[in-house]
Amino acid sequence: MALLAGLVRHGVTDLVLSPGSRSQALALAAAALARAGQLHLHVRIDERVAGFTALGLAVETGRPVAIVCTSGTAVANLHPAVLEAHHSGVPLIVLTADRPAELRGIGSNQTTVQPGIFGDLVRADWDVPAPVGAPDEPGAAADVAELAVRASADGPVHVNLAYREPLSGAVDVPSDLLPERRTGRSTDPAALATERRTGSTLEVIDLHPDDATVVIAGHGAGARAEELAVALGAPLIAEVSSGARFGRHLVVAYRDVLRGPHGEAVGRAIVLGHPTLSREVPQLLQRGDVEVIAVRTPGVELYDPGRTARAVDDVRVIGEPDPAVVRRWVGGWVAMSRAVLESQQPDDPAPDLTLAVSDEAGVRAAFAKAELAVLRAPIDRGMLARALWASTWPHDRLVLAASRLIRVADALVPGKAIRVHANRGLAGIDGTVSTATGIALAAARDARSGTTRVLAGDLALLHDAGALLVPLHDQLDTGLRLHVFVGNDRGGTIFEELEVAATADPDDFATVMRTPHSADLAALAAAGGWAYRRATTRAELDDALTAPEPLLLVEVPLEP
Ligand SMILES: Cc1ncc(C[n+]2csc(CCOP(=O)(O)OP(=O)(O)O)c2C)c(N)n1
Ligand SMILES: [Mg+2]
Repeated sequence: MALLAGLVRHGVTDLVLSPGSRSQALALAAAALARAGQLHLHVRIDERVAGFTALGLAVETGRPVAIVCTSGTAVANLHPAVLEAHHSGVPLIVLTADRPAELRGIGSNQTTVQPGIFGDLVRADWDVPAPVGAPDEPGAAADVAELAVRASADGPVHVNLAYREPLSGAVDVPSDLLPERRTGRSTDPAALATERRTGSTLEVIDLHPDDATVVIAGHGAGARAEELAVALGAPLIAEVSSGARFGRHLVVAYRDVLRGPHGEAVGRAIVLGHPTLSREVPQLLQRGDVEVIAVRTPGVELYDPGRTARAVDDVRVIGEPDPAVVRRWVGGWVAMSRAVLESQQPDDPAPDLTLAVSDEAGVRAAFAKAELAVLRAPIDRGMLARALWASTWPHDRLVLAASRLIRVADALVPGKAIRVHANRGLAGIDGTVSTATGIALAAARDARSGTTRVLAGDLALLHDAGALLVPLHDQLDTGLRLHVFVGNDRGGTIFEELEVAATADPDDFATVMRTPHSADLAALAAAGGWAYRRATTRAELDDALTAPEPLLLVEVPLEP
């Protein structure tokens, strides 16, 4: 209790736990704190799901989230979420229960080597001996809590806790916690990052606007990237989960533009966040004639594919860009991008509504027929990605799985200042629905919150099928609204885009890479108590995008 109360005192608002015997003291203390209104408690049977749910909560709240699990394989099931948190700088406090020293290394049941199990992936770790009932113990536990919160500022930490029999007793919530705990959210991870940076000496580089600079915003770059692009008079390449995909400088079809004369003219690239979605960006950064300036994100490895980047904490822009130069340089990129998009996928022609009320029956009939054709058109990947993007508003959340669809979205969705998340630290297809659940749970606390939507491939969904087992408490008491859109092409078709698809034996390729399946998604949804819809046309998709159900799985069949 002293440890968890300490975490609460230092700003932890959420704890995700998985049940177990050795961890019962922590679990019961968490339950008591939750009952006293001091903590949001979430329970998940599967530790892997628990880990990613915590990751989603931390991403959305901008606060460290605690995870509690028992000893043994349970701990290892947290590893994927700890890895992702390490690579994307997300604060997680992992509390694992263990046997006391005298029961380790003698073949005790459910006992492995837990101290240090996460290696260099955690910012700090502690192996805390079993309590012996000494009077100063609560103080020591509170100290560990404070240290853990502080060390988790830009990534995961691990506190391994030994427990001796009896494993629990009656717990009381400390009286000094009973008044309202500190509230106030810091939902902007970028703001949190700035806070963390203060104190150390910042390395800031001065730059003048020119007509050869481009700003690249990878995952997690934040709105600062857009600001910089405008201040520098530079085109903005902003990946779909960068948090900077908006504004007049945005170049949507950046892949094509980079391959053309505009790309060749680049002399300097400023990189923020972690770009992962194209081959063209790393190619640009590896070019000998491009000066690369990489802006650090605390806790996140620098993105430097050419090993030439100058690392800085921020860029200060000296002077104003010349409007004529901006028109030529940025305008050239933006115009090129628009031309590419129009040639690839003409927008739905805006319907001429005057035709619908024309005096001529023939014209009205033709209008109705054309409208119907649009609504009945089968859905392709581009349409699916664009429809989800168009339906997402600032009060909503969009979570993109590491399936082919995130690349499709990145290649064509227009600028819009909305909250988009994707686990791009390691781009795993695991944990997508769990992460989205954490994001949706945290978002639901805001009375004005909308819907969290997930765009995933079928394998990404199936990988995280356990996440559909959302406990009743989280379904009923939280205002959770989570809609999972699955583009079902019955396998991993992202691999079709790789060279191996052309060189491998087609049957072998299907068996070991595409891995076709015939999973029944309706039955899967039903098993978890989710509503289910199938959308095969634009009309059905539009309908699903405004569906009222709190937990909804939408299957969208796609051509493999
Ligand atoms: C945990 C994990 N295992 C394996 C992979 C490799 N991988 C990348 S994409 C993919 C298939 C994705 O299939 P699906 O979600 O159906 O998307 P699609 O490509 O069909 O759109 C796999 C297995 C990964 N990224 N993460
Ligand atoms: Mg698929």
